[in-house]
Amino acid sequence: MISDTCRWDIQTGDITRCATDAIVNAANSSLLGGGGVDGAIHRAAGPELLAECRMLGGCPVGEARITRGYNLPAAHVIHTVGPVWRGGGASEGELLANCYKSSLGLARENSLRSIAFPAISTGIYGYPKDEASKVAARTVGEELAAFPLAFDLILFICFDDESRRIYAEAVAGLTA
Ligand code: AR6
Repeated sequence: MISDTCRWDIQTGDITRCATDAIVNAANSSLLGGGGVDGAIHRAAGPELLAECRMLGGCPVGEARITRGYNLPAAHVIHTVGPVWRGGGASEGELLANCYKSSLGLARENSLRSIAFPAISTGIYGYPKDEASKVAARTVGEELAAFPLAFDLILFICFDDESRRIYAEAVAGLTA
C-alpha cells in the first residue's frame, strides 16, 4: 500500500477537461506555449495563461512553475519541462523524475490535493513510453510514500488506450 488516503488512477482522456486542483503541463523551457498537450492547455485556458507565463521568465528542465488555470476546469496549471530523449545516456531518467517530484512539491506548497499528470516527454520529446512510465510510477510512488497525507487524488491522464495500458502496468508493477 503506497498511501491509505490518496487514490491513484490511470485514465484515457484529455487533460484539459480535468477538474482537479491542478493539471500538469508538459511545457518547454520558454513556458510560452507549443504543440501537444502544451498547445491544448493554452488553447483551453485562454490568453491570460500566456500572459502569466510571460512573467515567469522560463523554467529549466526538471523544474516546475505554477500559474492559475483561467478558463480551464482545473484551478491551477503546474508547468514542468521534461527532457528530450537522447538515447538514455543524458540523465533523462533523473530529469524526468525531477519533473514529477518538483510538480508534486509545488502542489504540496500550495495545498493542492488533486493533481493530473500527462505522460511527460513521451510525445514531441520522444521519450519511450515503457521507460517514461516506470520513472513516473516510481517517482510518484516515492512521493506518496514520503508524504502520505498530502494528496487525495493523483491522475495519470493518457491520450490513448495503449498509453493508458503502459502507465497502468507501471503503477501496478510498484505494488506487485
Ligand atoms: N491530454 C492528455 N495528454 C495529451 C494531450 C491532452 N490534451 N495532448 C497530447 N497528449 P507532448 P512532450 C499526450 O508532445 O513530449 C510541446 O510543444 C501525448 O500523446 O505534448 O513533453 C511543448 O511546448 C503524449 O503522450 O509533450 C514542448 O516543446 C504526452 O501528452 C514539447 O511539446 C506528451 O506529449 C514537450 O514534449
